[in-house]
Amino acid sequence: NLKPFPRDFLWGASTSAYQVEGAWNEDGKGKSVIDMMDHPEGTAGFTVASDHYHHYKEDIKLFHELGLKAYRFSIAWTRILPEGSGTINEKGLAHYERVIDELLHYGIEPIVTLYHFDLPYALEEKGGWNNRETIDDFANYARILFERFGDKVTHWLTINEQNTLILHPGAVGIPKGGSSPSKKELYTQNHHMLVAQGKAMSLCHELCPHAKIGPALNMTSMYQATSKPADAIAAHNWETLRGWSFLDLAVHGRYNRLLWSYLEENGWTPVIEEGDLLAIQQGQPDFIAINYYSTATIAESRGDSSDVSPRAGDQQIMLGEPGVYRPEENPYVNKTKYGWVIDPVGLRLTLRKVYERYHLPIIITENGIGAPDELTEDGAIHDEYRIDFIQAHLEQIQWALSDGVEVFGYCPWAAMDVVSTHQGYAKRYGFIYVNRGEFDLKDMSRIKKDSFYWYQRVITSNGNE
Ligand code: BGP
Repeated sequence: NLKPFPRDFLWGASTSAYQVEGAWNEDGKGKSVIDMMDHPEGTAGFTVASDHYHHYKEDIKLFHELGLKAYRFSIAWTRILPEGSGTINEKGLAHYERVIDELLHYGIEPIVTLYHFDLPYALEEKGGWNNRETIDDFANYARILFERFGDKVTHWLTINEQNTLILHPGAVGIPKGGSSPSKKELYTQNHHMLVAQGKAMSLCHELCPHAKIGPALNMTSMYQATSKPADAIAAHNWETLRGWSFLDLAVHGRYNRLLWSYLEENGWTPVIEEGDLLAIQQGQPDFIAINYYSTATIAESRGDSSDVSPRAGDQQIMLGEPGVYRPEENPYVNKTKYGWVIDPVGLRLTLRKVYERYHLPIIITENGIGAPDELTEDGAIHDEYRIDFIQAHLEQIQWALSDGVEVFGYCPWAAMDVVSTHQGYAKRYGFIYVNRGEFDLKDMSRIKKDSFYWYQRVITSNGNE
């Protein structure tokens, strides 16, 4: 029997600062690595985005009309500390204070990500996450936010998709002229981020005793391509290296054996200084946030470059690693227009696995379908594919709840249209349409999509729509 959603289930929706705010150089904001990135040709950049920075009141009013109980967004580090450390920009803090107050005014719970891909460029110039000093810079930044907003924000997320940052560094954040970091550097960055995250979680508990904090990784399940034992091992290895090893560190503060031997065999082990593991262990998450989009199907590596191919429709993310795994097609699932596998059952499976491994409450902080939504002549957006996608995933969340998994919230991507990481405005995710083109800003008006009215009914009926 399907269990109903808990009464206090956090029905939400998500965005991130650089993808929605615009105002990239206003009110004292410093430059982030994103501001310094090269954009794929023909796609909108992030300078104006959805101009949420200026439209936040109107947008939050719409979120209220949608019925959101929670809004997950990120704070731009560079608005608070333009140079990443040092002088605080009061205008930046004041902006987020207004946003948080506006949300609270409507009874919408703010779920705040400390850092969503937009590392301050000033820190990047000093080595970014390769530089150990970034650990304390992050902790200092987190402290500023906890001290200022600690009595208003009850759910914090540390680092968005640390595994994407490490496994696909080209996906976000390599500034113009920069080169792709080596694996050795990436696993050093990973280690530093974990120590930084541990310190931020401890600080949160010390400074905001009523708040909860957790990591937000991109989690999924790997299917083996055939019943060949070598495919099963490859799928298990890749699921561990891609997901579990990050969460095992965040939750238990230890490098799992598979990750450590993988690093040792390749000569990629990071330098672990005294106190690092303690800092990671002391920062205990209160819950786990997961971003879930699709599953992958994995076969044994052929040991050469034929293992590597770009994720469908997205040249920035290469999948496959010689000696580790090779991606295969899954004939049993459909795909989005952008080639992403649609697999709601995979969400149930992933929720079960995460819960069984850590026994911590789970919130889904991203899940959604990117599509080139069309504004019709009568001013509507008929995005029935989005309704179908989310409905199917909600049903699987209900199955996971019935399996006994503690899921306490769902924040699909995205509350409103945002700039996609690589496909600009051609690929939209929101419940609210933002009337702008790739380069033609039009009137930036907000238009409710069909999925808006549908999600509104879902929330009012607590998932019984
Ligand atoms: C996640 C990121 C988001 C968002 C989403 C959709 O990995 O956390 O920032 O962009 O993916 O991806 P895309 O915009 O590439 O379609």
